[in-house]
Amino acid sequence: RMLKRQMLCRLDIDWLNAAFLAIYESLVPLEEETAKQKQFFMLLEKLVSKEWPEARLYLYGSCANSFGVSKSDIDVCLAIEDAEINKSEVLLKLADILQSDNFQNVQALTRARVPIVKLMEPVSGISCDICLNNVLAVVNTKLLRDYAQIDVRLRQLAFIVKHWAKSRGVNATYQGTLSSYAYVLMCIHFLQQRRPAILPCLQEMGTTYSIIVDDIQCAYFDQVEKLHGFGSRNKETIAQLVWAFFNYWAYRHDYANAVISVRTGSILSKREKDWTRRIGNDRHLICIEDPFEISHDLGRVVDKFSIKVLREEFERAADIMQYDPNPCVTLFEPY
Ligand code: 3AT
Ligand code: MG
Repeated sequence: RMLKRQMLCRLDIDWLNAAFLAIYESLVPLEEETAKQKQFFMLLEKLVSKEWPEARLYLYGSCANSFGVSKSDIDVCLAIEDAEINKSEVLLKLADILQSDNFQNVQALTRARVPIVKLMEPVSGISCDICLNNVLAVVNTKLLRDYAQIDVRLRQLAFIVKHWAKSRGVNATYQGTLSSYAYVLMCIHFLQQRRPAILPCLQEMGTTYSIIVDDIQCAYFDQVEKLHGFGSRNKETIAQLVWAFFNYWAYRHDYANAVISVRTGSILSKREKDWTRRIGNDRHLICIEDPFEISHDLGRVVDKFSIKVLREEFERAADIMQYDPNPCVTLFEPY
């Protein structure tokens, strides 16, 4: 109890909160940058519609979900409804078109797990990945963006957490750590669980938006402008939330049994998800349910080595928030 009192004292200190807000502000992209991305996207749209008049182009990922820090890559999805298309052929064709339009470093990665075309725009230096028919990602992008509009503390917390994860080298799925998408879901779930709650559970509310993608029904309440002020009974500051977030993942989460679920706004058990055994490469050492593809555990990339790294990083962060005289610096020290 004494520790808790100590912690509350230090987190009451305005300077710590101000310092976290300053970091957040420094990560938010400038309007100029966003405008350039839009321009770039419109150019792509023009090129694509010449070749595929029926196709649609969507922005997704951090340039569209409001969790993008300055200088992020942009993720684009080309949606072609025709069921007959050959994915590789389309991507190769697309790479061809872009190449002849003077884009640099155009590469078609047709054999990747998610096949994409990668490119760089020479003037602005914008890098971009274009995938094909990944409409579910476009829909989960909208869900994240809608959550971000309800309470600004989500965006602040997620920026800090993503910045921490990148600085500490725990934001790389190919190394067995978590994707940015997973971290944002962890933040949403965490704010759903605060008392009083800072975020509602949109998928448990009356449906105002519904779409079927790849046989999955995606439905939730998306009139988020009606939810402004939802979390205002909770007065926690960003410094307190950062402390509590890391404390939760360091010392309170039940790694053996619990699954966090944004879809239900609650904790589910591994048993009810049947995520108790290792199947193939899926080990379920940290369980984060995808809000739409509910059989999909975003923690499945984590293995018995990287879970240790991840948990040690959560503990390090929690301890820094508790004891370090200058957490805003130490937290983000390169590993
Ligand atoms: P960065 O700022 O680029 O780190 P991001 O939000 O763009 O963050 P990613 O580039 O990792 O994140 O992923 C781009 C989008 O793809 C985010 C999400 O809409 C979708 N996505 C990523 N991983 C998954 C996944 N495992 N399941 C479903 N959708 C995913
Ligand atoms: Mg991205």
